[in-house]
Amino acid sequence: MAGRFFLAAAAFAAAVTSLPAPESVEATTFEYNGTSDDNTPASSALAVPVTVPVQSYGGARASSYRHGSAWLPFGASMNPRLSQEATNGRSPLGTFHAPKYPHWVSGDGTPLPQGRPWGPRTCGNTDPYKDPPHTGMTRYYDFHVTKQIVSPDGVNRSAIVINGAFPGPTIEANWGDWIEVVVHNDMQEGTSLHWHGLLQKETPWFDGVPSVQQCPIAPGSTLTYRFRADLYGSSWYHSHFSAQAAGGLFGSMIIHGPTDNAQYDEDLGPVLISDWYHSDYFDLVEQTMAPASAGLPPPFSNNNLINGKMNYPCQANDTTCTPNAGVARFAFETGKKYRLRLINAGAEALQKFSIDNHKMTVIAHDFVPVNPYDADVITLGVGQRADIVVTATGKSTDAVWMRSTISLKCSLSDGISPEAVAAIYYQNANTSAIPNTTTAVTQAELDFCGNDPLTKATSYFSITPDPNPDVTQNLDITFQSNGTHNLWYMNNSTFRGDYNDPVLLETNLGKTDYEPDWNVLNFGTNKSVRIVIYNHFAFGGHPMHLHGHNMFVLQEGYGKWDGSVVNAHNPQRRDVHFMQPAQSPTVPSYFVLQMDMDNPGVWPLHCHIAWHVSAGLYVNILENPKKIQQLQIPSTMAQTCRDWATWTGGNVVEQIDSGL
Ligand SMILES: [Cu+2]
Repeated sequence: MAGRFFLAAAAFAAAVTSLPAPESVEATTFEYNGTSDDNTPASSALAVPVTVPVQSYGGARASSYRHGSAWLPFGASMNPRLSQEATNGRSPLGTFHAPKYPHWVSGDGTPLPQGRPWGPRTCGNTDPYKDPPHTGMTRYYDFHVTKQIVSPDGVNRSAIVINGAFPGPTIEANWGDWIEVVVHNDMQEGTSLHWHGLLQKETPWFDGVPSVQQCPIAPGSTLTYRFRADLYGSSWYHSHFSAQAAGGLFGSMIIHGPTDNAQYDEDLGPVLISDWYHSDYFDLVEQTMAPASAGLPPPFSNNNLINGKMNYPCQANDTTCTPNAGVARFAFETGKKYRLRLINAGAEALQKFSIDNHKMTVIAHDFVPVNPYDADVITLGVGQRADIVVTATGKSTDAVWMRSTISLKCSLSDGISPEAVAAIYYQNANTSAIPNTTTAVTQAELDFCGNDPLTKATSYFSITPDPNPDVTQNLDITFQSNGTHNLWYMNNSTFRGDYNDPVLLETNLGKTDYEPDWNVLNFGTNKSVRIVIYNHFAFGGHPMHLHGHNMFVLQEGYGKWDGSVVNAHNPQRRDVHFMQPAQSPTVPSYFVLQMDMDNPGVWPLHCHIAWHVSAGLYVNILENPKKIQQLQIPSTMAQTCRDWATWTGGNVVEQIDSGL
């Protein structure tokens, strides 16, 4: 929907009604009392799309740069103008020195059962939700979170970094290890880190969402997270405090596990893909949360990065912008098979990833190994991952482009530089030469606002969900006015959290007086829950993320779900599904998820677009509150709240959004 945004329709009736607060937690059945069968939004008033000018590819200075690649000035080589320190601080990602990864972390001196840390478990023989290994090992990390000037694309800006690195350090562990991360908040605002995709079955208080499982970590304070690497594959961690992740506060997470569904020679590690903004995240949240009367568009991304790097077509005489800052570079050897861990770590954009002249084989979606399938382009919504294997079929002197393109049809880019590139050099290539390959990705592929068809990938370990779940709940996503602001609603309630009063800690104390705008859906002791989500918004999709679970994705489509299920005996599982835009204001899109309620806790179900969750597109799934009352929550969680209360006693917290 590039070029469009929504003016505050003063015509929006204040037709927004509140969700009834959930009742007691003594339930054996579903207690949530919101809209159930009706999939029409509360307000029939529709936003009016307004066209705003989007700049042309390359912007005003496009003619000064080589087109269609990396914004290299004419005559320049691929040798970067800026040092890695200047672009990315202490991160080695995107350089030839970036680490490659072994099949597991070794060297602990401990004997490995059957030669592997996870013993005889394979992708094919082990239900990861029931039988994760216990290795007895802990991987320790110490994170200092600060702000620092970096120039990932040559444009100087203050970003949020960890230990001086953007992107933050890569966490590495074996399946079944514990991961312990000491997080020091060295900023002048709260923070918290979420470990995307992990189940947190043993430690539901360490999921890292402020107002939900914890209070924010106060400035000057420290919180030590300790949790099991309970799934394996590729993921990332990121701040869940407002839109700090859009300011750079994220890094990748590699959890080694069995690979019997795929063969490869080398693991090149994370390929983080992120839309990028030249403004501070707080300014972008202010723009998002401005009153409708201000008539501001939502934020448009300014660039697109691979492993935190890209060039930018700088304006003449702009001393804060350096052309040819340097793009990410990878090394291939003819004939070898490489594993790449693609991660959409952005704020808003739907990404379309490809490698010129190379086929890709997808081996995992999120933390779920799949039966391998070939792809020319890979679609990733925010938060989604795809592990791929690429065979180096080129000649020894080849240099090719890797690309990730922001879909302009489905995302908000200012149009200047929506395509990130990285260079892949074969073993005898000249590494200062500019690749001259072209892409085979079609405009139709770029314009499609959805994931691969559900028929395409099946999970390698087959699980059949309960065909008759205890509860089926409808959720309607609408974009409406509350009278002054345009906000996102789920079943007519927009979310806003209370940093001082996390839902999990309240529930643990037996309190159930949740505020209506905490959007708590209490599913009691139900064993399996099906949720049908309808998106009534015709101008954009939503990467919907569920915490604490992999969800079964049963079906997607337009209109009203007819009850059909794709691959009913083994439907797709993952932790983010990109739901498509509505077909029209009167024909919603839908997707159907199902979850096994095997993890007592409070689990966010939300859109992963930073601006959407800031504006309330979020619900809390309350799972087995009785068991939550029995949890022995470590005292550090209460201490974190006391530290936050002390800090906020003397400082004003500018919570201008939902908090998340
Ligand atoms: Cu969204």
